Amino acid sequence: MGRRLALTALGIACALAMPACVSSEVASDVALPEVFINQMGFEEGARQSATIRTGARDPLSWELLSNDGAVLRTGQTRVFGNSPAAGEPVHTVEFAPALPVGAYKLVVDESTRHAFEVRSEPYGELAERALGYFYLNRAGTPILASHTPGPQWARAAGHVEERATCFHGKDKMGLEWPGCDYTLDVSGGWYDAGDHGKYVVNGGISVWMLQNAAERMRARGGADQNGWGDGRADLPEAGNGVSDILDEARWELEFLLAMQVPDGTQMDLPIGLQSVAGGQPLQLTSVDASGLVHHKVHTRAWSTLPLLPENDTAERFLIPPSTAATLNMAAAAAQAARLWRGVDDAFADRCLRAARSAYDAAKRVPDIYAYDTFDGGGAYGDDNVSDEFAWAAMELFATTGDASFVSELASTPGVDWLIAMRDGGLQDIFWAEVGLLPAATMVSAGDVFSENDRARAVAVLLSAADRYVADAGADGYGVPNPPYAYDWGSNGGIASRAVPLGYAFDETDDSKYRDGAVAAMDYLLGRNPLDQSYVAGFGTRPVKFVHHRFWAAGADPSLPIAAPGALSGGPNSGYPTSEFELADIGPCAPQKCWADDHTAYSLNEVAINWNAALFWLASYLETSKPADASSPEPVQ
Ligand code: 9MR
Ligand code: 9MR
Repeated sequence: MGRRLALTALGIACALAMPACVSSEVASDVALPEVFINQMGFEEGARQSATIRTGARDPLSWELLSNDGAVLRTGQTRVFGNSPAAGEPVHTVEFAPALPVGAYKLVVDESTRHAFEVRSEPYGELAERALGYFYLNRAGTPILASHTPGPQWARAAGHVEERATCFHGKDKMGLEWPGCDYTLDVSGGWYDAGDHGKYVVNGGISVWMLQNAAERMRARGGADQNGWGDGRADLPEAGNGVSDILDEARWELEFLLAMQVPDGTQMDLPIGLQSVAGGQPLQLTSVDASGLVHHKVHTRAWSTLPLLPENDTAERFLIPPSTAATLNMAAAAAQAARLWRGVDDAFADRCLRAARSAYDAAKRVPDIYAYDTFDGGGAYGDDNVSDEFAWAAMELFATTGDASFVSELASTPGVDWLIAMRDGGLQDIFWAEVGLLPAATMVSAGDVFSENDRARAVAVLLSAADRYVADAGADGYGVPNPPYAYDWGSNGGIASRAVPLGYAFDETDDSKYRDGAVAAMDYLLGRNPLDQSYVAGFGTRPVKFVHHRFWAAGADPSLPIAAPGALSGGPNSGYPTSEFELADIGPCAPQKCWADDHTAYSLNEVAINWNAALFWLASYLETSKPADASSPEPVQ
């Protein structure tokens, strides 16, 4: 980090001293470049824009050179002024009309040079690797070198034939849990992140993201759009006649289904919203827990890093069920049931039965929340599950055609989704906020919904997308994100914003929405004040030393760096957590609260939900075409 800070400081010093300092070879080798562009370059016909770090008050002139030095275009930068999330003044450059396929150099103010490319389909390989992330993080199976991007990412299986019983003994608040008289076979699934916990809440939204990408492709282009029908991905299942996206999602679904509490189980659980803020234990009440879903499975204490999955042999426990986990399983399984219909009817039936029984259980016990009371795993606590109810109900409606799932919900006190839909007051998509997912399902799931309902869902997505477009216009790096929202997993949040943006473009053909999705991708791949590609293996300065127990080169150089396609959690200005973050970064502008350090888990971990959003975004850009290839609308 010391080195990295020094470089940043030099970059700023150069910017202030411009143009004198940047022109020497040494400076351009050592200092961070002052031109920030998606390091993968641009897509032909798409919005193509860059950010220049400079405090110059007047526009700077730029030249665009071909590879052999010929001047192709000249222009003036647009003075943006201070970009709040970066805490620095910038200018922007927009190539309009868009540049054709080729290799270029941008020269700004006769001093700063930046090479980049324009390609016709830049995101295909990225989408493949983003999906490959899930295979590489499968539990319960060996990761075969024949399906990894390099031999260093192959490994032995971890947590094979994983059977777990309920947590028993004392939790962090000293509450004694009795345990249960059953064990479940919870083999398989994906490790959540850098840790080996498996969490149903985060699993549900991740499965939904992958399945929704597949469902949207089916709705728009047939099952085999861009080869995603089957055989495209690097998976043992590729070529089995089933969509690779569905194959991968099923690996997690089988785990989600396995986490369901057996029928006839009475259990002591915390009913109603409680507080453990003062360290006081939860109050438990005996209830019929049949059909609820265990919140997660993990060890009694956090393991240390590095740790290969095969060596992680500490006993793991089923953590008590929660309503949110139950609804996550119901939603993802209901969605799977319609996607697997006609592909594997027995599996579709099994998913639908599980979804219905989980949903019934959630209605019976609608207020069991998860708290941060267990050591050894993330909390994934959410004290408002009205959005999860709406999501599960809508997935069940979409799959069965039975509108009563939603109509009965609208009259349930506390379930505010339909009202929120009217007001457009829905929150951004992340693991605890799923209120926009049912709107996406209504648009992609076919003709179950009336024209009127579908139009309302489109309106909800458009209102979110309009907000994101406005955010992009207010950011000097063009990021579709407000300047204050760089929390834990900010990169996943920015990628998730592509979902409303993508549907908005699908529905309207208005290029500003696709431009917003492109801007999210540009940011993740290097158009940011750290000149950082947050996607491992892609771009000129990709993230390497993520918080991961096997991709732990930062801790042990004999272990691999992050595998290509893995997305770092991203800048976190919210609450630095690890010792590293507190000591080494210090005060920072939101987009700069990040470092490529393996100990910094609140800003440089990887996780299934973030990678699922990256896959959605990359596969969206690949399977949608710019509205007007010849003249993209200039933004800002
Ligand atoms: O490694 C853990 C990481 O996967 C989690 O995201 C993070 C937050 O819950 O916790 C990490 O574990 C740390 C623990 O919380 C505190 N002690 C150090 C642990 C290892 O880095
Ligand atoms: O993504 C989660 C983030 O929104 C929370 O603020 C954070 C702290 O609770 O936990 C994150 O999720 C971590 C989980 O708890 C444990 N596995 C790693 C996840 C990613 O860091």
